[in-house]
Amino acid sequence: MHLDHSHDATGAPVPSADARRPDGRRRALRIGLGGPVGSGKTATVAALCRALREEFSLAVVTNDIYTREDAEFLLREAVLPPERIAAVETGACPHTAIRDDISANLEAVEELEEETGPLDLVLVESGGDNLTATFSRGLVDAQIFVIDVAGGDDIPRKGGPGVTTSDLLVVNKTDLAPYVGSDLARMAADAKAARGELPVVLQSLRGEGGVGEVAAWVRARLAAWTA
Ligand SMILES: Nc1nc2c(ncn2[C@@H]2O[C@H](COP(=O)(O)OP(=O)(O)O)[C@@H](O)[C@H]2O)c(=O)[nH]1
Ligand SMILES: [Mg+2]
Repeated sequence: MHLDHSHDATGAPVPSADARRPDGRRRALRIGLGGPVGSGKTATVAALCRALREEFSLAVVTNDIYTREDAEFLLREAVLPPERIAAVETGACPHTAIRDDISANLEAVEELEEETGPLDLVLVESGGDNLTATFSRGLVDAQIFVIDVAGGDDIPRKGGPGVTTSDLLVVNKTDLAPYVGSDLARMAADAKAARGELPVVLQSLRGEGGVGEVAAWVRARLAAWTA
């Protein structure tokens, strides 16, 4: 297991030591979004950009295996100005680019900071992967793991580092639960059992609350980062 985030007593991630840029300014908080293909990572990134872009200076890095599909979606949706969206093509296994050889992602983050900065927040979306993919702490300061109710309501019970130790677990697409026969109460209970004090949000981007709870969590991380 490569996840080595540490948490304080409230379950909040403790920022890594290299929080300053070489020029002494505080660099942007970096939050990774991982999880299986189709769970709603890009949709969550888009919704977060819409929710937070008036308050903070934001940028996004997407990771796709062979294309720039996710970045193009965010560009089409105009969630941020184009110069604030960068795409990394990972080639082989998407988890390698966020965990083992993070150089292309680090370069993308640093380039965004140099060209559009100062930035408060950079969101890094991983290419869709299985339940074992996690981000290196050298790349992100906190990570959100996104699963969805249509992927099976036994996923929180199956565990894996994303489910058990990510800083925030999002169970997305709760609007689909009745159609796929997923038991939301059971998913919430299993997630709690697997994660102890670490937070879990059940959300539907099609529903009323939308990305609100996740945006509030990001705001709290940003407040801690700049404190
Ligand atoms: N019904 C429903 N569909 C969603 C929700 N969130 C995302 N989707 C859809 O699920 C599909 C996959 O989402 P995407 O963000 O591309 O997944 P990713 O592969 O994890 O980035 C898209 O068609 C989204 O519109 C949700 O909360 N409810
Ligand atoms: Mg995506």
